[in-house]
Amino acid sequence: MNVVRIIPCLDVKDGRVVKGIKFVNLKDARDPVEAAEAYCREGADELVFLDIAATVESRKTRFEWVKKVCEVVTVPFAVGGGIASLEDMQILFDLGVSKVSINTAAVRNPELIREASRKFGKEKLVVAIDGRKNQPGSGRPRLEVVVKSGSESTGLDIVEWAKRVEKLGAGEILLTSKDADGTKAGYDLEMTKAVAEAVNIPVIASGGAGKLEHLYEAITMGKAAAVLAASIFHFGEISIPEAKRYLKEKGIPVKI
Ligand code: 0VR
Repeated sequence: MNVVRIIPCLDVKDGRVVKGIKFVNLKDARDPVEAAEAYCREGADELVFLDIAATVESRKTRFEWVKKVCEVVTVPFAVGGGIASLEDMQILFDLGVSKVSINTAAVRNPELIREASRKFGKEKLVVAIDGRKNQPGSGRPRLEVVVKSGSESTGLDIVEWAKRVEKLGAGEILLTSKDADGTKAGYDLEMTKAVAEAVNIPVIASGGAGKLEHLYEAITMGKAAAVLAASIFHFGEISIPEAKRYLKEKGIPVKI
């Protein structure tokens, strides 16, 4: 098993780190630059920033705070939210971002995955897939891709979309369960395992982390290559060193 990465996720709106439940009821959490510095100091393996309100005006804000964060981060730093063109990606790479994450734009224009992978290299391209679970008999895929901050159904089966995304050249998949997001009830292990077993690129589990065991389950049962969390880290319930110590004691390779 490769070294498992612990990745704090900073969901940013109007220049502040926020945290909600199932993508809504967003509450203020902390300053992005202060948070980035703290997480790097604590040993985060990577950082993900998600600009969850990527409207035109915030696009300028985003570039300002992305630049500020790039000046302090000491680990690979991925930015997502509203990225919809090779030009957007180029601007972010020029600011010092390590990877870009595309979600809605990839569903709208799958060729963007191929073009970006060819232009920048697959190791710089994350495709984020937000998913929800539908009840049997709903006429929708059990595991369905949702876009636009989870507000829009696509009718796409998550596993089929993940396989297509891999073929198109994605370097890794950031798989977030909208139903689990912010609940601290655990990752969606069925969703994570289904995707991880269908592709050969790393899958980052995201959404639902609430206790140390959840991290372990996502890796062992969910077959995730990395675990992303927001709530448990932002509000200090679990620290990154604590998470790493726990996983190491359970036999999971982590970078201490
Ligand atoms: P926790 O469950 O708190 O660890 O959250 C992990 C993950 O779900 C969030 O960092 C983030 O990916 C949720 N995503 C989105 C969003 C949050 C608000 C609005 C939109 C989105 O589109 O992904």
